[in-house]
Amino acid sequence: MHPTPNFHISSPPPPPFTHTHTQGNSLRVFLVRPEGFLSGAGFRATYTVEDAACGGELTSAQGRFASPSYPDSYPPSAQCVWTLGSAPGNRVGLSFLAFDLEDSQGCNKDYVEVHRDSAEGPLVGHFCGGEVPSNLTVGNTLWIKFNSDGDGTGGGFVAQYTLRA
Ligand SMILES: [Ca+2]
Repeated sequence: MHPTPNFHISSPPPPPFTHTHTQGNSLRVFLVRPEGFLSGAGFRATYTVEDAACGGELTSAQGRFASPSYPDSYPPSAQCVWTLGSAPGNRVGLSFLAFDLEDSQGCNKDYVEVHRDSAEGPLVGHFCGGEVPSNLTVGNTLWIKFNSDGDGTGGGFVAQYTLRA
């Protein structure tokens, strides 16, 4: 899906590059020496992993999460799931501070979907467009999915949550 850079015998070394995965964070490096080529001194490379922080289980008393790449536009074909967990009897409060997703009929392209408890739990909201959804205080677990389809993006969203007794 993403083009992988290919470096040929070079001196000076190839420039740094960033490889984006929509899932996982592994990168494989192959050293290929075609037959007939002399071997060289080898290479040394360093890498860092940037956590795109797309989705996760959020259990701290309060926090924020946002669409991938925020404050830049979110990428196409992204899918993130967050669960906001709380102890039984507690309540999850959720408020959107900014919201700008590609609008579509029935919000079937880019959307934020909120369920109680889990993916199979009751639907709390299904949002798209530019209107900031109203604050929610529901249950003790919220399941939230962000989805973007293959084209057209938007500014994204930031949400703030509290888990309270
Ligand atoms: Ca889209």
